[in-house]
Amino acid sequence: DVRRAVSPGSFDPITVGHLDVITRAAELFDEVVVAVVYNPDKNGTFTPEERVRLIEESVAHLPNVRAQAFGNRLVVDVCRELDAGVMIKGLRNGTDFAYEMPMAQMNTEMTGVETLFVAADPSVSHYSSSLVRVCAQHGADVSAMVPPPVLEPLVQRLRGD
Ligand code: COD
Repeated sequence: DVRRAVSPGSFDPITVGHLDVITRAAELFDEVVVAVVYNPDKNGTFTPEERVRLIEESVAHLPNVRAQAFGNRLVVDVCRELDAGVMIKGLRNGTDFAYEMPMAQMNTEMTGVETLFVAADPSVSHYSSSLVRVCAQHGADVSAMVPPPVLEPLVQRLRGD
């Protein structure tokens, strides 16, 4: 049996914090599918297809990881479609915990799909897509915060291309 996990998020765009969680998931599971889930509460900088391409370029060195866009869906439905029994999430702080805990409980109650939490690496736990976008927009150097393939497209996009 293939042990497959889903790593869901908005990934607008992928940061080195996301990449750390994905890399650690890839060591724990046979296959990891990074699922770009559309979040209606967040304005998009990159289209879901662009986010998938930036993720794929960032995980090119991880042979058991792929990325796919799923639109506005429940993550548990994505897990069932992919025949994955586990979703993996990064926990940065108490805010993440308060947001994630009831979702994890409802998801297990509804479907039996388990949520596995990975404790964020303290060297990257302060990075979020939204803060990286703000810094890049104002011309700050964000090269330490995003995987190399993301840097140029991010700067271009926020300049208004
Ligand atoms: N270090 C470690 N982990 C990180 C870091 C970092 N620096 N940055 C982000 N992460 C983690 C987040 O904690 C999260 O686990 C994941 O990476 C994705 O982060 P984002 O910001 O790209 O994604 P979100 O939070 O906008 O998206 C979360 C989901 C879309 C997965 C969530 O909202 C969701 O499940 N939505 C779908 C609807 C659904 O299924 N609802 C549940 C009903 S019970």
